[in-house]
Amino acid sequence: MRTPTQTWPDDLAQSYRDKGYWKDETFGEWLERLARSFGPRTALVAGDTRLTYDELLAEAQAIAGGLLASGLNTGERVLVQLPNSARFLPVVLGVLYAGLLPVYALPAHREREILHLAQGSQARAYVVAARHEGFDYAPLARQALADCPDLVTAYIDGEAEGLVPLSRLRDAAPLRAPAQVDPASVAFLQISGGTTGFPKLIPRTHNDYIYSFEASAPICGLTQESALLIALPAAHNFPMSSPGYFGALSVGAKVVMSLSPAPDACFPLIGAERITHTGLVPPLALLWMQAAAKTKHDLSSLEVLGVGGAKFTPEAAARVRPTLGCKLQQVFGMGEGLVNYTRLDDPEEIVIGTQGRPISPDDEILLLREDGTPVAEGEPGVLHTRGPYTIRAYYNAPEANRRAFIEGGYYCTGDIVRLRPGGYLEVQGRAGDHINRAGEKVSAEEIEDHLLAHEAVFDAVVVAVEDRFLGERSCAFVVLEDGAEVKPPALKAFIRARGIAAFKVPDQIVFIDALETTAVGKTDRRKLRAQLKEKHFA
Ligand code: OOB
Repeated sequence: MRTPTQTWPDDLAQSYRDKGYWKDETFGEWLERLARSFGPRTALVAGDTRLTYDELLAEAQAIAGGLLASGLNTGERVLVQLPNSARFLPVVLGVLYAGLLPVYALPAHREREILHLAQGSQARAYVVAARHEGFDYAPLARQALADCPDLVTAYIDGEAEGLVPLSRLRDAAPLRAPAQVDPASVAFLQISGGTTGFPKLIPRTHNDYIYSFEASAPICGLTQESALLIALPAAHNFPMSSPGYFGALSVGAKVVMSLSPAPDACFPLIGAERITHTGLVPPLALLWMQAAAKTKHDLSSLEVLGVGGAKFTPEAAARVRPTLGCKLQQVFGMGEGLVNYTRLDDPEEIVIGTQGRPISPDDEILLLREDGTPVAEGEPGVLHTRGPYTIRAYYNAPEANRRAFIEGGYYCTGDIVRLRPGGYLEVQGRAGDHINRAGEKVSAEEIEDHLLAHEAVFDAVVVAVEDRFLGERSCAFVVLEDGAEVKPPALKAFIRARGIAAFKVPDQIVFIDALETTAVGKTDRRKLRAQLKEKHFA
């Protein structure tokens, strides 16, 4: 079944095949090929679990067999919400092997996001952890089952009333051959950072995604001898494919999962597993650099630190080698596709001062002024892109598609970028209205809507404010109803109780008397955000 989505024009698709980017191989076939090539080598280390490539395939086959025996049909969606545990990769690979589509949720997601993801993807099954970072997922899973008519089963990595233990999937016979699906069809759905009220779903195909991480592996210097530490939440595109665990597995390297990105969890793993590569968002890179000065753990195996998800300042970038003793690789990517890397042999000035250049010679870059005309050489503009692994449309979102894609199928990233000689991109800012909070994208509009739901709130405007540690933090300007009273902690607690990921709760709340609506029309939220930010934080 081909999941409905707009796709690449036939002539381009053909040229991507002719050039060897698209290999017409499915994830299931890819996994079999890995087991054939690297069978007895270590594929995965997570906690006490160590799996070879052969064992990883067997695990995936067991899970795939169980899922299909439960009545799921090829092409149906499975919501996966797991931390970086030993289960994550076997489950995701099992879902893919069965020809089902994983829908990736973050462990931080709560009722709102989970219901939105499950309903938006019409997920039939949900695989969830029992506990992570003190949160009990069982009530969340029971609620999803109650509220989502398409959802028939929730599997829990443990035991809880009303939910099926994940281990039960092993009762069925393993699936011995990967499901036959079209390699040009959608393989999985990922959540977008998004600037609109609710995150959109990003459909990635087998062909485009496998190309993106297989082409990334050599750019990042991964070989069979490498060991990649996954410190960021595994459901994010960055740790998944830039080069990510998929890129590492594609060359026979070892993937090591950490449940936490904190230095005290990761540094011992680096020493014990002789980690050569890892990827971090800028705030974590800062934290690691600070902690490295005092650590007793041996970090000498580290060769490459990838940093991306948000802008890494040149000052911080320059400190990577002196503090961590490894090369820096800047990574500027997006779940929608395009990924740029500085190259490992680039001069220092490029590595520190740019966000890299695209993976593919066929990634097309178009920088436009606000009026839609192309910029002059060297002038900054809004980055638009298309290519062999950049989506042509969001999943079932005609209205969002009209805004996010322009003629010729270019995706409007919303990033303001300057193009340097050699095709290197320098990210200078952003046109869209979201907060890039330590790499997590938070939609201003989504949070404004939650604030407006409080009875004491007359109006609210959420803006991104520069933050020394987070890169950006969220600040909510709130106008209260006449005579109403509420304190910031109570308002934050109200937002949290609405069932959203904790990283979306405003970091700061500023009460103001009125929104200045004289200069701009009341409905122009974007101008209002800019005006308030200018007045309070310039
Ligand atoms: C990654 O993916 P998303 O989808 O969470 O966010 C994409 C957005 C970009 O449009 C840009 O605004 C920002 O995140 N971003 C950066 C950046 N890397 C991402 N801004 C400045 N400098 C960078 N290095 O964040 C993502 C996906 C794959 C690889 C790496 C990051």
